Amino acid sequence: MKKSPLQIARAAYQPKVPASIFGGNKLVEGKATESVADQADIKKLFPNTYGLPIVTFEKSDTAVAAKAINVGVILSGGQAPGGHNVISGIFDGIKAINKDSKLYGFLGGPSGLVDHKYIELTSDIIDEYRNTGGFDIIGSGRTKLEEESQFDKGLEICKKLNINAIVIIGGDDSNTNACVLAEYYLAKKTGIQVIGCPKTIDGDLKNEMIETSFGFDTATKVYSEVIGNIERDANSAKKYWHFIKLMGRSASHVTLECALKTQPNITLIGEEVEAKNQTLDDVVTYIANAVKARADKGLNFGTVLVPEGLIEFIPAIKKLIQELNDMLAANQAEFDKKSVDDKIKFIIEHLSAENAAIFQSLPAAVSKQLALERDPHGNVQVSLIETEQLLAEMVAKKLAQWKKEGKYNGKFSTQHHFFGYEGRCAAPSNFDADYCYSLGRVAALLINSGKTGYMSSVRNTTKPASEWLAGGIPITAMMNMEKRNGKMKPVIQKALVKLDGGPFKFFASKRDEWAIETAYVYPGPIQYFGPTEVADITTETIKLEH
Ligand code: FBP
Repeated sequence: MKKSPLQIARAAYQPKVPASIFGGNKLVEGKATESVADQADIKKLFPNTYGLPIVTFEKSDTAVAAKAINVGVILSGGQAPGGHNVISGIFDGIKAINKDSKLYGFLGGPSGLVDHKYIELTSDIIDEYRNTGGFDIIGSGRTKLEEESQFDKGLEICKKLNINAIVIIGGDDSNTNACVLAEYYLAKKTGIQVIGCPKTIDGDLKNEMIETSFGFDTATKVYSEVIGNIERDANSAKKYWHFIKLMGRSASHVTLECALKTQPNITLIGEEVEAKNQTLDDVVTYIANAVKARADKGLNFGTVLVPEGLIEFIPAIKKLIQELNDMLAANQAEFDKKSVDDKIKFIIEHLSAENAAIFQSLPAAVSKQLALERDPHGNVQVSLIETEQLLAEMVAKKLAQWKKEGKYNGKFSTQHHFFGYEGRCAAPSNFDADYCYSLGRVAALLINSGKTGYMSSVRNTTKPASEWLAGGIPITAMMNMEKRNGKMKPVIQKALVKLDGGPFKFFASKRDEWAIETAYVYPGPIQYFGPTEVADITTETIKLEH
């Protein structure tokens, strides 16, 4: 396959890692943990993996020779830059433990384990993928691992290949499944360990011990580069308002990070919309007011950032989605057989009068999406809802009304953009290349230490990589009970934007100025080579959180 000059140069990049994971190291156990909420329920559901201690690897002089280990790795869910480096980190890690260790990759996501589709990942294959973006080394998928029959099928192939441990690289739902699998294999005394790894560009898999999910750094750098370019175009032509929707599922971390990097005129944060109990009309009025204020200064252009999950945070729509989810879960079989039109009719007939009215008041494209599309984990597929277009149209309508009333006299022409897929497979930034490779090496150490039900963790990430702290966090410690498909389930608690956290507070202190002035910042493309203060910087979010 032909390679670009950057790919060739990048293949030789040596990721930076915590000093404690090379050579000899010892595992230090901390205190027993509790789950973040619903302790009694989680403990009952995870009798073998509940309450485990946080563990840390410290440098030690004695390197212990160990037995060969065979590991199976799975990429789960949406792509995120750095996945290939996690895999190369696991590979180098288990080979460093014993050169006869083997790494198998299950193909196409969790279904590869169940359907016994796999390849052995040899050094020739791994070397082709070091420091590259994408998940194409083994592919990914969204199959949910939750049935015992799936776990038993997985066990068969693990026994056949003599696999000692499985590493699941995924987001909150996939790591929840990793923990369920770890518990099952432990209860059945199979001897197979399961380790999770925090992946998602959405940035919503984080907590006190997991500072960030990998991919967030690179993806937000890619989006911010393009947002900066659009801002410069807007400021040059001075004729368009650009409405830019950004991926991130429910959480607005991606949008907030891009706002901190590029200082657009308007940024909507879903979590704030919910906290302020705003309606769609409140959001539209907020944008229209800023458009008017700029028009009054002769500035008929601007940029608006919209998180893709915004719709889900509008309290009235959130309530509607909750009722819809429960109602659909209870009537799934009957519902699935209906035509699209009959499905919509069925929904209207079965919802409470209040929610049926809200459902019918939504633009057809939005109500259809809410009604029809769910991913295998039961999430609304917010990336398919064209919120940026919807908002631009609603603002235009409001401004037209204000014009009639003599309150506004500007021009309002819009362009729409959606950035998500553009950033998920970018070549990982230095931060993600280093972080991911380290997560992979740490996963190998956790396996070698006999751990299961843990997530690989690398902390202290605002410091140089050599000072990063390596260890493992029990996955049960991150869990609480939530309603999924109509039933209460144990799940990893999603990290939403904290309105009292450093990143949001900083943004809130600046946004009024950014709304009216043209205070754009143009971050430019990711730098893979060059001075460390340019090439190794990580996110504003991490900086402001720590
Ligand atoms: P993960 O949570 O699996 O990492 O997904 C990230 C994401 O990119 C979301 O931001 C987005 O809503 C979703 O995937 C899109 O899913 P798909 O790739 O199936 O279209």
